[in-house]
Amino acid sequence: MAKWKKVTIALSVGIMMLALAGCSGAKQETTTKPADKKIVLGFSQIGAESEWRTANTESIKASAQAAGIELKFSDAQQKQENQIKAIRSFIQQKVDVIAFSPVVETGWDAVLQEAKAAKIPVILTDRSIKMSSGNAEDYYVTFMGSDFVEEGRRAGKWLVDFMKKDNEAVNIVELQGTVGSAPAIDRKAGFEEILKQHANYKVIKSQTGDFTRAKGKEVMESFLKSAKADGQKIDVLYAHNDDMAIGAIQAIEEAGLKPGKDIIIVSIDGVKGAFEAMIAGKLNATIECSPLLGDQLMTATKDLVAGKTLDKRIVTKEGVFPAEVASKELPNRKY
Ligand code: GZL
Repeated sequence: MAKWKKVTIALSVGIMMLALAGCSGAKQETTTKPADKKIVLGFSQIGAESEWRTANTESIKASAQAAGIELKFSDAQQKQENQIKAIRSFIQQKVDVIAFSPVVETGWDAVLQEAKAAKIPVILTDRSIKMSSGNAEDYYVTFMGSDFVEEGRRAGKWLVDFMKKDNEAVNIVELQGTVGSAPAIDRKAGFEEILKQHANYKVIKSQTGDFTRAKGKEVMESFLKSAKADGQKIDVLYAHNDDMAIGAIQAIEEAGLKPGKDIIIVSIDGVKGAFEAMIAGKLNATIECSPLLGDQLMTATKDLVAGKTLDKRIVTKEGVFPAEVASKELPNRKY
């Protein structure tokens, strides 16, 4: 066979092979990381503001150890500038993956553009972000965490079912989470969505308690004082997390009122302290928001380094726990 024919056939077979590889939906390029080298994950944690956050940190550290992943962990003490500094340091250290729980939704554009330029994939855990320009989804591989709007709806639905008051006024005070944070914005929105269907339910006071017990107590004290001055009755407290509710319970008791009876309380997280307060008859319901994201994060990190494609959104599955199930449920709680 003429030489030119042999070359043509060889070339066409080569082109066909390349085309087939392209059409086979082959995964992204697998990483060149040698099998014996540990994966390095840089994680910027918000702080240690609540029982939820402590449990979240424990979950991430324990799962990294179990997965054999080298974890570079930084605690930002609830300050965005500390998270940005930590992410920049992870970029300089050339970690394999960066993950973080953004303390607030906005202000991440520059540092996420730097991570993208450095070709280091970013995973969002717990809370999401908004970018001032461009599509936020172009700057992170996946966001794993709860649906906070749904948590707010669940709190509203539980309250309306529990109160069984269709006509008389129900005055609600609200302890919001950290200003500008996704859970605070979304839990408020979800709760209000339900209240819109019940005109007799009214949020008469709403202020941030920054997700902490101390601030929750302080703000509840001010709510009680101003309601007394205005001659208003507080029927319900809606707290965006259990820690603020537990702080508020102390303020309610110090004001000579019975939390869980004089003032009905619904909060979010489902930490052990909430179950203990429900068993004591001081809290009426908690909406679960699981902090146990460690295993999911390590699986996602390994899959990323192995070149697998991840779902853009991984939603945590959660429930609603009214006081009547607290005693039975407490032994099962993992956080
Ligand atoms: C929710 C998480 C919130 C918790 C608070 O996923 O971001 O932050 O509800 C925690 O307890 O401080």
